[in-house]
Amino acid sequence: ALAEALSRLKAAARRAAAAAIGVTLPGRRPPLGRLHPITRTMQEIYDIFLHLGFETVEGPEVELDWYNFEALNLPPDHPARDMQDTFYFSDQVLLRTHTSPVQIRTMEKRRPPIKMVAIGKVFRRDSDLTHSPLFHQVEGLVVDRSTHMGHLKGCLIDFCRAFFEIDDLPLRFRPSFFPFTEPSADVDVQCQICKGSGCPTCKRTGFLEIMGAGMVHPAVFAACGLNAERYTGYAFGMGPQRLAMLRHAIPDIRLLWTGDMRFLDQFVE
Ligand code: 2U9
Repeated sequence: ALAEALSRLKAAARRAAAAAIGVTLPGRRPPLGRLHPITRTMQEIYDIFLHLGFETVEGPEVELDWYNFEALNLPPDHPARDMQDTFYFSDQVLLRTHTSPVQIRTMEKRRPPIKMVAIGKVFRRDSDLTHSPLFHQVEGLVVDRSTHMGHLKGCLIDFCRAFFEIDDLPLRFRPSFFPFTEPSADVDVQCQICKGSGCPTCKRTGFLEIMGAGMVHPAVFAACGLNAERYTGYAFGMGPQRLAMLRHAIPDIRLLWTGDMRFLDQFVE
């Protein structure tokens, strides 16, 4: 009777223990972290440039006036400075407004040939529906002897077709102005929503602007101590947010900053 009672009690204890730890329940999955869509877009961008033979360079986010403005042909009284107001620590020390100072620092340190992309956070005194005071930039610079506009076009056409994964994607280069390049161009890709026939997204133009570019201004070479008679170069700049929005049809730039999981959960690899 004792043995029988003992085994009955043991079986009951086993059942109770099993119920307490729920051995038949599936385990609880810890939430998985993943890369933010902007981070992923930036990694895809520098992966393409890596294949095109570019190296990636980083630089300080707190910069000197010289590297952020003066050396880029933006003297203290230049009107283009108005569009790049920023956060100043003192007269000469500021949060960089673009990644171009990284290229200046690179040209100062070593001789061409240079083939680099600078990637990182930049800051401007800008805050409204379509502007955030912190945003990201990817900028490229190629300097060599007899580099010309044809190289610039070839490189950006290759990049855009690789990024949007469309082999014959049409591009358009429109004349533009930047203080640090001459000549300068705004670069458009065909609108993929209407395939170029015109729709509200592309304001009926058939094209969407995705970057700026141009041939490096001789004054910029002079500021870096490079002989502009000997060297020529091209440069370009783009915002990965804008590229991510076009690629994934994201309608509102603020979605990228809210940390809303209902939005972010859609970017599972
Ligand atoms: C050096 C010389 C020239 C970089 C360039 C642009 C044109 C441009 C914007 C696109 C969208 C910035 O993210 S954005 O707001 N950039 O349009 N950037 S040419 O030119 C350089 C850079 C460095 C030494």
